[in-house]
Amino acid sequence: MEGLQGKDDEKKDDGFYIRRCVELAKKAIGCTSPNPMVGCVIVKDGVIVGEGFHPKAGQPHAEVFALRDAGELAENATAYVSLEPCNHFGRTPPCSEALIKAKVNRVVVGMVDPNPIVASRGVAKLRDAGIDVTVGVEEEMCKKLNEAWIHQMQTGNPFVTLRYSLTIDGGLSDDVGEESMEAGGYYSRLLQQHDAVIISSKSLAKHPLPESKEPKSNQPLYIIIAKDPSPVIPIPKHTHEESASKVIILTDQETVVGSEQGIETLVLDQMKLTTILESLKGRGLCSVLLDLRGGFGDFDEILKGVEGNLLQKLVVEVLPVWSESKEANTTLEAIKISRRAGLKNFEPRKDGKSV
Ligand code: AOF
Ligand code: ZN
Repeated sequence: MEGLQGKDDEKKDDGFYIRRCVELAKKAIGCTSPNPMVGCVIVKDGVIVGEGFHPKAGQPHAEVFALRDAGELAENATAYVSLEPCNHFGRTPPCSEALIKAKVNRVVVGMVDPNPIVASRGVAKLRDAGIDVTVGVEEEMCKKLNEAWIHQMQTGNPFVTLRYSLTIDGGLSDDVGEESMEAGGYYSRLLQQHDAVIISSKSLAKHPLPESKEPKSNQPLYIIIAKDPSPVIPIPKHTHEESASKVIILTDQETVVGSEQGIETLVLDQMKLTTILESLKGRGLCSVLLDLRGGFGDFDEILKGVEGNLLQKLVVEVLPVWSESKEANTTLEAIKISRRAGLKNFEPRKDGKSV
């Protein structure tokens, strides 16, 4: 095919361009759910002539932005995409057709789309049109980028991450590192990356959630566990109305009904994690953070019922302080929970920074 000579030489750089796609995709961290993060790069004669990423569900896909950016230079160019181009009419038209129309002659795909309405049909469509397609470049990195979305697509359940803080001597702590809590800090980013955060009303009373200047679309849904008959529930404050959080109060007592300010209350028979996740079905949640930030007692029942594959990941923040209590039982409890849940995905953090 015309323009394909010299492309063998280009193949040695496939990994580099897919890594660039992942970098671009990450510009929309916390903004794309229930859609995945996707990045796209158009390369012609060894030069990047177009770049794009998917900013938000309902808006055009990464390929559309990159093709727009490349304009006529897309003809006989190579398109790199971190996720297989779609082949369906969803909120937006198929990207496979846009790539064919733009006359690219090679497409490199990071990973196949696990969405059953796409599932390799995008790749097949491109190949049928005579385009040279390479699949599975930097596949692990592309899968990691959308681990929550992929899990939700494949199982129908959200990707649940358990988080807690430990002191240097191994005690369970209800604090979060100061830097970590600041805008752009590790804890703040963790909140931004999740569709929902399950937290105890007791921990909120002690440590209110960080104030946010982010628009509403970047805010997680706060699911507040209220087990007291009349708990004080401090709702996060925000600088302007637009960033007001979405809040659900989860309780096992009819008496706790705080439906002011449009806050939803769900009364459950039992506070097991399975029951909670079941009650949240249909809300398009891909990722849920189970945040053990104080109010540990409230989590006893939730975590007691945890079996095998209900938790996918564990994030532990190690604080540079000693524990106040001499009893390390709580730590053992945390380790037991993590073991029982079979958590392998362990990410230790020290005061908000990677170690
Ligand atoms: C791509 N490029 O940038 C994204 C893709 O409702 P829609 O039209 O936005 O379609 C959503 C589905 O499309 C989503 O579940 C996933 O399978 C795919 N996302 N595909 O080619 C993109 N975001
Ligand atoms: Zn698409």
